[in-house]
Amino acid sequence: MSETNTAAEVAAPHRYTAALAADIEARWQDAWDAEGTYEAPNPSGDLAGDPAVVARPKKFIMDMFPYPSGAGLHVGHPLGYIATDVYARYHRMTGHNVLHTLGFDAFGLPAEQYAVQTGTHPRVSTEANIVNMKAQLRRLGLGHDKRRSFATIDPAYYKWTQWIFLQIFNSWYDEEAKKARPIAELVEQFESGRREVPGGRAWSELTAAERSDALGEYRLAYASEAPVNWCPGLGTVLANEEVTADGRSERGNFPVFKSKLRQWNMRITAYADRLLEDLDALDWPEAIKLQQRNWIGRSVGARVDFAVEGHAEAAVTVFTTRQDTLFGATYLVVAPEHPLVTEDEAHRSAIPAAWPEGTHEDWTGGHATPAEAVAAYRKEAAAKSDVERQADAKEKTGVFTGVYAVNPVSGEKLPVFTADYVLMGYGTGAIMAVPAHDSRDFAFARAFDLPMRCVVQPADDRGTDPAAWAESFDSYDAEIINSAGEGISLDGLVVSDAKARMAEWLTERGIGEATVNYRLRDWLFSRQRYWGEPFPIVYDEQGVAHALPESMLPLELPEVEDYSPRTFEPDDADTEPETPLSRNEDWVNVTLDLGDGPKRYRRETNTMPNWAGSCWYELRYVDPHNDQQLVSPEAEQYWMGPREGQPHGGVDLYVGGAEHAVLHLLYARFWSKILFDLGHVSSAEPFHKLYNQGMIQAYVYRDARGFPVPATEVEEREGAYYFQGEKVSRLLGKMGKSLKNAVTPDEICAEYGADTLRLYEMAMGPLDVSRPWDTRAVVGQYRLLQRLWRNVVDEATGEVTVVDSEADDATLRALHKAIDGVAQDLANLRFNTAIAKITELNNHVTKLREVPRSVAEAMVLLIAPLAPHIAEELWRKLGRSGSVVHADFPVADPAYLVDEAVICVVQIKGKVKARLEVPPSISDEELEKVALGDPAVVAALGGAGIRKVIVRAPKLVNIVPA
Ligand code: ANZ
Repeated sequence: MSETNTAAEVAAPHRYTAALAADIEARWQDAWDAEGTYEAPNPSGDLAGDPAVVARPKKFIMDMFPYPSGAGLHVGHPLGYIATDVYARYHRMTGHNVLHTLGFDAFGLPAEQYAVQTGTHPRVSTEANIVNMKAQLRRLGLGHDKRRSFATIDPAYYKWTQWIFLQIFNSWYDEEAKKARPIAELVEQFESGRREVPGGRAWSELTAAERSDALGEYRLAYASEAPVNWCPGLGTVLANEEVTADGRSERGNFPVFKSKLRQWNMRITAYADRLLEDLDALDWPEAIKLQQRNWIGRSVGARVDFAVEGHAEAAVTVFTTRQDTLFGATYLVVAPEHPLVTEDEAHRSAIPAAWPEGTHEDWTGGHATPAEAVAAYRKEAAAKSDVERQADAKEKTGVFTGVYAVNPVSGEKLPVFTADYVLMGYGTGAIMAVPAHDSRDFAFARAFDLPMRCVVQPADDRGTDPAAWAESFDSYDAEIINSAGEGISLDGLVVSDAKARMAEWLTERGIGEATVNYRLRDWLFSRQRYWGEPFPIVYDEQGVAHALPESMLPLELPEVEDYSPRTFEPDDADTEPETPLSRNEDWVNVTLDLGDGPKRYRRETNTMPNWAGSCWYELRYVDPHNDQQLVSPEAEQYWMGPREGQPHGGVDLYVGGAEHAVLHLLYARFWSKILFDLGHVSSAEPFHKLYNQGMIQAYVYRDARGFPVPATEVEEREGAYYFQGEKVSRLLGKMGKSLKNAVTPDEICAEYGADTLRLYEMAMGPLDVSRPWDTRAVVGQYRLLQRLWRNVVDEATGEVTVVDSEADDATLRALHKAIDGVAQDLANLRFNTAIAKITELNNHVTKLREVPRSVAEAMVLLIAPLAPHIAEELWRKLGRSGSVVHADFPVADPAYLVDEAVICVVQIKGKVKARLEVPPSISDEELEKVALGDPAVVAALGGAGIRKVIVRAPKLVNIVPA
C-alpha cells in the first residue's frame, strides 16, 4: 500500500481500505465455506436438506464453465461469473432455493499440447490449473455450492458421458413417433417382420456383421466412412472451423486434405425439425436463435430427376427450392465431386470421348476432350475450401462435361457443367440453373454465354428479355409466365402455388417430389487425440462394434508414453491417422465376457470431441455424486422439470459468450432431447433462458513493427502514446497475455478488494455490451464502498454510529425509490443502473447528520448481492445475527413511491382563480387540461373564449380570455 494510505490508517484505523477489505473478505469467505452458506438442498438423496428451503421456488443459475487454462484468469473472464453471482444472491434474498455452482471443462487440446511439449501428463497440468483457477475465483467471493463442482475429466463424471454415449448408440429415431427409441424395439420390428429389413431378407438369415450394418443405418450414434479434413502435418483430423479459407490448418498452417475415414457420428439431423421448433419457446436472444436456425438451414423445395441423353441408366437429380422455375432451366451444374464426374461408372460413362458437335469454345477450358477438362477442373477445385468456392463476388469458373440432360417438363436439351459454386455436401450436389432468376446462375450464364429464359414476371419495368438485364430477378412474390408444356401450365400462378403444382406434376410422373433439405450435417464425433473420453466400444474379430456393459464403466484413459498423434509429411495425403491410444497394445487388445463367454476384442482408439463433456453438465450439477443413475428423477424434476404453462423446463438462467451460439448449445439441446425421449429426464430443453454477456476489452499498444508492448509501461503524452521513448499505436481489442494488456483479478483485489472489483465490473455498462477496461476508473467504486462504510462505522473508533430514530420523509422517499428501482434492476440483470441507484441513495445518506439504523440496514441489504463481503461485515456490525446472504431483500413501500403533490396556481388575467394539487412530474399538456377542466376556472371564465394559455408545469397556468 502507498504511504498516504498508511498515514490515513494511522488517523483513521477503521477506514475501509484495501487492507481492511482483504481482512473482511478472507474472514467471510472462510466462514461461508465453513457454514455451507451457499449449499442448496435437493429434495432427496445425499444433498437433501431443509424441507422448508426445498419448498421455496427454485432458481438454477449457471455459467458456461471455464476451461482451466495455464494462463489463469484476467479480469475479463469473471464478468459473467460475477453477474450470475449477483443474480443468484438476489434470488436467495427473495425467497428462492438457488442452485449456483461452477465446474471445469477440462478435456481438450491445450493440455494435450502442453503434454506433448513438456511430457507432463495432461491430468497433472489440468488439475494444477484447476487448483489455481479455483483460488482466483474464491477470491471474488462467488457464492457457489462447492459440493456440486466437478471437472469433466473426473472418471466419476465421464463414466456418465460414456453411459450417455451408450444410450445414444443403443437407440434409433422412429420417424413415425418422432422420437428416439431403444434399438431393441427396432430389432423386434425386424424379427417380427413388422418392418422390412434393408435388402429385403429375413432378419434370422443375416450374419452378425450384416445385422450390425443394418442397425448402423438406424443408430443415433453410428460409425461410417465420412469425408474429413485430414491434416497429415498435425497427424489429426480437424473440424471445419479449424481449417482456414485457403484449406490449411489454422494451427501450424499445414495443408488439409479431404479424405474418407471410418468415424463415429451422431445423427443430429434426425432432430433437425425438433431443434428448430423448440427454439420458439426458449427465452434466448433472437440473434442466437437465428444463428441456430441458419445452421440447421431448413429449405423446402423439390428433387427433380433429369435423364441423361443417350444413357438411360443415368440420371442427375437436383435439389431446388424453385421447382416453379423448371421451364426457365437452361443448363445443369454438378459439383466437381459429383458421381457424374467421379468414380461412379454408370455416370462417368456418360461423358463422351470427344466434344459434341458445336460445343462453344469457352466451355472446354482449352482441353482436347471432356474427360481431360473435367479432370483438370476437379483438381483445381479440390484445392479450394467451401467458403472460397461460395464467395459470391468471385468470378464463376467451370467446364462443360460434354453431357446433355433432358428437361423433363419441356423436353429441351440442357448442357451439363461442372462448377465449384455447387457444393457436393448440400442437397444432391447438382442443380438446375435458372439464370434469369438466380444471381449465381446469372453470373455463370453471362460468363459462359448460356441462354436465359424469363419465367417469373418481373415486378419492375425491366421487361422479360434477360439478355437486356443487369441482374437476375430473384423475387418470390410474383407471377409465373412462359411456363406451359405437356399436361401442365403454371402461367398466371403465383410462385408458392406454382411450386405446389410442379411438385404434384413431378410426383405423378415419378420423376421428383417435394422435399425438405437441411444444411445441418451429422455430428462427427471421433477425434484422434489422447486427452478426451474413451469410447465405451469394442470390436470383435469380424469388426462388429459392441457396446461395453454399464458395469464396465467408466472406461478409464490408459497411461501412455507419447500423447501426440503420429504426424506425417505435410503433403502426404495418402496417410491415415494413428491415434495415441492405438499404440497401447495392452489396453487396446482385451479379452472380455460380453454375455457370450470370454472373447478377444479390440478397443476403439479414438476419443470423444471436447463438446461431449459440456453436453450434459447441468444434469451433474443437479445430482453430482450419484453413482447409480445419471441423475435422480426427483432431483432432475425439481431443478430442471417443465415449468407451468411451458412445454419445457431447463436451467433458469445460463450466461456465457455469444461465441457459443451454435455448436455447444445445439449439441447440448440434441442430447437433452435424446435423454428426454428415452425417459431419463423430464425436460427436452436444457437451458430455458440464455444471456450473452459482453466482452471486457482492453487497449492494445503496438510498436512500429506491429508487436504488442506491455500496456502498463506505456506513457501518454499530449494524446500520443510512448513505450521506452518510442511512439506506439493504440487500439481497443481483446485482453490477453499475448497482447500484453492482461489485468488479473488478483491485482485489483490486492489494490482495492474483491467487492470493489465486483462493483466495477458490474458498473461498467449494460451486461450485454462490450466495454473497455480502465484500471484508473476502478477507484470510483472503491470510494462508494468507503462512503457506505463511513455512513455506518466511525473510522477512528470502529464503532457503529447509526441512531435508532426514524428517518425523515425525504430520506424515506429516497430509500424506497432506491429499493424499488434496485430490485427491478437486479431481477432484470441491469446491474449498472442498480449501482447508480445505490450510489444516489448513499450520497443522500452521506449528507444526513445522523444515519437511522433502518436506513443503514436497508442499504446494506441493497448492496449485498453486489458487494457481499462488506455487506456481511456491516450486517453483523449492526448487530444482526444470521448471514446477510439469506436475509430478506427489502420491499419498497408504495406509499413512498408516489410523487409528493405540488400546488399549481391558475391565474386568469393575472389573478389567482384556483390552486390545484398536481404531481410534480405533470406535463404542460396534461396540466393545461386539468386547469381548464377545474370547476372554479370554468366558473371564472363564465363561458368566455380563450385567447392564450401559458403553462409552466408544474406550478403555474396563466389563462388569457378572448
Ligand atoms: C433452381 C433455382 C431457381 C434455384 C431460382 C434458386 C433460384 P437454399 O435456400 O440455400 O436451400 N442449390 C441447390 N443445391 C446446391 C448446391 N449443392 N450448391 C450450391 N447451390 C445449390 O438454396 C437452394 C437453392 O440453391 C436451390 O434452388 C439451388 O438453386 C441452389 F430461381 O434451383 B435453385
